[in-house]
Parts: sequence; C-alpha cells; structure tokens
Amino acid sequence: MSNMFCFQCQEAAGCKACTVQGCCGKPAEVANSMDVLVYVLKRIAVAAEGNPQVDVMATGRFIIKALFQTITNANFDEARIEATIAQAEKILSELTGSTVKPTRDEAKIEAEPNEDIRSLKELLIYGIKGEAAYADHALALGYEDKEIYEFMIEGLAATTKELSVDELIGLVLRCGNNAVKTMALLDKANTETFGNPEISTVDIGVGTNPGILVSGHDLKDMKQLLEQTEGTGVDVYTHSEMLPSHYYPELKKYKHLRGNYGGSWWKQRPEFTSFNGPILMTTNCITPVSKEYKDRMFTTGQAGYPGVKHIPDPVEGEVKDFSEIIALAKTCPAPTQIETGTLVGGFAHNQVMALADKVVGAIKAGKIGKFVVMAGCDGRQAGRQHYTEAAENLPSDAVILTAGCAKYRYNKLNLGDIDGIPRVLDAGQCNDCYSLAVIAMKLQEAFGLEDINDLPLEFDVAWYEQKAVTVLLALLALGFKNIKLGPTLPAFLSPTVTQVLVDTFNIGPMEQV
Ligand code: FSO
Ligand code: SF4
Repeated sequence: MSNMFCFQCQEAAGCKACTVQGCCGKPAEVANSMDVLVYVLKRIAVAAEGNPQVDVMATGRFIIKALFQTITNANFDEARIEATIAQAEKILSELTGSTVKPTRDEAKIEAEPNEDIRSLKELLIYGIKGEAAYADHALALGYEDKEIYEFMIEGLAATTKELSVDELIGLVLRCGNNAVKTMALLDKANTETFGNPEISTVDIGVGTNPGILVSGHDLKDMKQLLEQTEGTGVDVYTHSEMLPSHYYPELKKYKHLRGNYGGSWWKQRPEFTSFNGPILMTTNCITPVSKEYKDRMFTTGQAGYPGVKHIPDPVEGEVKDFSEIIALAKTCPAPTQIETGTLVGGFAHNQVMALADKVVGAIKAGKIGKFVVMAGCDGRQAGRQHYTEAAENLPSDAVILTAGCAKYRYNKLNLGDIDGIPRVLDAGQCNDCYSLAVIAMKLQEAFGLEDINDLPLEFDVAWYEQKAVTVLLALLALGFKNIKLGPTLPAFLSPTVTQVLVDTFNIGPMEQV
C-alpha cells in the first residue's frame, strides 16, 4: 500500500498522484489525516441531508472551514487537522450517536474501485472544496447562503452513495451552479464591504519603513491589519493574491498600504527572505517554510504550518489581534528592494462597465480584435512559461482578461494599451473570474448575441488547485465552451470523464505556443 494518495492538484506526481509525500511538501501523515477528515465530513453530510433537526447554517459553517483546511497548500499542521477531525467526530456522534472512528482504509480515495466513479466523485469534492474556501471568505464578512450549504451537504453525501456516471455528471454540473452562486456571494460581500474595485496603480518598489507582507486571499484580515497598523510607522505590503487589496476603496484609502512585493505564491522563499519583516499568510498557497523567515511568519484563518505562529480567530464581536506581528515588524529592517515600477489593475465588472462605451466602440472599430481570458493560478512548473510566451505572442489587438495569481506570468511585460484600454485587464483574485464572466455577459448583451460563445473571446485558463476547479465548473455552468486548460489536464479526470468534458464543452488541453 502506498504511504498516501493525493491527486487533487496540478502538481500530482508524474501527472498521476503523490503516493510517497506531496510534491507540495505535504507529509503522508497529513495527507492521510485529511482523507479521514473529508470522510467524517461526508458522514456528517449523510446524517444532515434532509434532516429537519439539523441546523444547516451551523453545519455548513463547520464544513466550509474544515474543507478549506484540506485544499492544496493551505494547512500543513497535522495537530490542527487532528483537532478538526475531533470536532467533526463530536458533531457526527451528536447527530448519529455513533462514536466509531474511521480507518484510513475506509477513508482513502482508492477505496472507490471504479475509475470513472472515483474521478467524478473527486471532481465533485474538489469543486465543493473551492466553494468552501470562497464561502469562508464571504462568511468572514457576514455573508452566507443556506442554499450553498445545502448543496455542499447534498454533494458530500452523494459521494458515499452508489450512483451512476450520469447521475454524478448531473451533480458535477449542479456543483458548477453552486460555484456561480458562491462566487457571486463573495463578489457581493467584497464590493458591499470594501466598495467596487477601481482602476489603480500599484507601486512594486519599497519604502524606508519596516513592513508587514500579507499573502493569501482574506480581505477582512487585510482590513483589520490596516486599521491596527495605522499611525504605527509600519507599512503594509501585498503579496501574490493580496494584490487586489489596492483596488478596493475601503482598503486603498490607507496611505500605509504601501505597494505589492514580489510575484505569485511559489516564489515566496526568496521574496519572504528579502522582505525582512513579518509575513502573514491568510490562506494558501504556502510553500515549505524555510528557516530564513520561519520565526517571522504567521498564519491565520484556515492556514497553518507546524512551528509557525497562528493568529487565532477572535471571540465573536472582537477583531483579530495582530499586535504581536506589529511589534515584531517594528524591530525589523525595511524590505530589500527587488524591483521597481508599477502595476495597474482594478478592472472588475463595475469598473469595466463604466468604460463599456469605450470598450464596445473599440471592438466595433476593429481596434480590439479579441479578448483572451488567461485567468487562474500560477505554479512552479516550467511548462507554465507557456502563459508568458502566449501573452507575448498575442496579436497587438488582443486584450487579456485576467484574475488570480496566473497574472504574474505576464502582468509585468508592459503590453501597452489600445486607445487607453490596457491590454492586460486585471479583475482581481481567482474568485473574481466571476467578474470576467459578468463582463462577458454584458458584452453579449451589448452586441445582442444569442450565444455567449459567439463573442470574440478565448479561454486559456491555468489551473493549480481546487479553487480553479470551482472556477472551471462555474464557467461551464454559465455556458462557456472551448476552454483550453493547462498546463496539464487534471490527474483525477479519468479518460472517460475527460471525453465527456470534451464532447459536452469542447474543453481542450493548453496549446503549445
Ligand atoms: Fe493562486 Fe494559490 Fe487564488 Fe489558488 S495563490 S493558486 S486557485 O490558492 O486561489 O489563485
Ligand atoms: Fe500532491 Fe497536489 Fe496532493 Fe500536494 S495537493 S499531495 S502536490 S496532489
């Protein structure tokens, strides 16, 4: 028997599965504990489904937090996973009276012998995992939706049942609808709380004050840290997926939100080292933590790493206490400059619609020939150079629509603009792919097209982890076809399931440049 089995992300060993330890750095024990956690969550879902005694909101809240811990590169801390399993077992025993603990054999992914059924069940679970992460960010801002939780419970419970391929495909497609709902909810939470993103210029150099570097996706953490650092002489910088903080009025108003430092998640080792100050990881993606910065790194929310200090959730009604990070920052030198210049972003749906006449005019005049959605995730594999080369080689009348950390493959290339419209329009974080879909739907309306696929719009999407699976399922649910996915197709898709996706949606692998 293998030490572990995980194939949930694009880095699965040999494009098959990690079986000794994770390519991401996840140890076998942690992977196995995560399997057990997901298994107990499925049993909770079975007990909760259609049960009028169950508090759907409380169950949903627990499920999203627990699932979020199991997504790629979010939590490497076995003690935290075990503590969540203990909580899950308590909930399960309250629901069923059963105190039987699952074995690793029961919980393992390979327990499902049929390759196609396993593929579809895992696709469904990964879609729900991504939704869980987005739902957790929305919940942090006080936004939640019972229907989203109900589908998660139904979907998790379904993975324990004997269902046909067709029934599972139906559930996967419904998972796409739930993904749209969840991304729309997070969009509403973010924009109602922080205002609509605006076109913003972000400095990528550094100042002379000491700084705190914030990575991950949680904007509420960013807001509370900005409040607590105001007037302290400590600057706050964004890293990777936190870059879009600079686009929101209620975050960019803080003068000490100094700029963005570095690139996407996988370059964190050299960048965290040269940053010199504390680093706050609010979510994934965490790479194995090196000794150069271990003592000045902190996790919060569902993120975790053994030996790295965790800032816990506050008691209800209070704010998170970042004082330890701020005190440490004051003792650190300012960041070492690694680059200079600026980035421009903030082209979420509201801002692009404010420019709608200009955009539609440029298309009608033939100045914009096509849009290419190059959103999604970045990763460390060499094949991802494709996205840089593809951006460089696009015809000069093509505009890139982006969101997520994939943007770092081309957002510093200076691709210029078309009549003042930048050729890279960054909507924000990976969940803001929802914004790109809204923009496409508005363009469809403006041009009176019956089929959204008749727009001059191509998809060259990069995926890495389960949130990207959620984004993909959402795009399919919205009717987008002909999506190119790369740099490799998911290892968890069996040949039959891949064929279904090709036949139904004309999904294809990334094209070589
Ligand atoms: Fe990237 Fe990581 Fe945002 Fe993902 S930082 S890879 S899809 O967690 O969530 O885009
Ligand atoms: Fe491997 Fe990805 Fe699983 Fe990590 S999350 S163990 S890299 S498949």
